[in-house]
Amino acid sequence: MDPTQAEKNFIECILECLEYNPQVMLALEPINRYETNLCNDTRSAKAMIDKMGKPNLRMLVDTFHMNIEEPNIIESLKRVKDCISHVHFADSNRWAPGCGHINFKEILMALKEFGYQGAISAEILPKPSAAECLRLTMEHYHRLGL
Ligand SMILES: [Mn+2]
Repeated sequence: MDPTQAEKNFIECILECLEYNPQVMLALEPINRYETNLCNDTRSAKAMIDKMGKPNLRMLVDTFHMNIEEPNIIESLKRVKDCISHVHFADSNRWAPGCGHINFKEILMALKEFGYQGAISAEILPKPSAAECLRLTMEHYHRLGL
């Protein structure tokens, strides 16, 4: 689909949802370029959020996508800090935190520094098994002081 038309359709649909119940908050998640061609990074997602101008539209940031798209994850987090409503932790390979090369300690320090109070959830591949990646995630979270 033509990107301009896709954006127009997207805005129309999301605005309808946002206005249907302003008490319900939606979170726009920037997804890397290999999975979609709309809002691939925090800069374009922020522009989209600003364009729609609704207080019940915020941003969900995902470290896996940020690792692919953001020149500097920490600087990007700081730039959109007032928009963030949820955080997905996944390592560079979409495995459990600690199984790739993302520095979660510095990400967590940045989130704490600007007073992020929302949830941090793990969105990871269940490899080698769901139970094992849960164990690895919790072990890493505990090492981070979560
Ligand atoms: Mn995600």
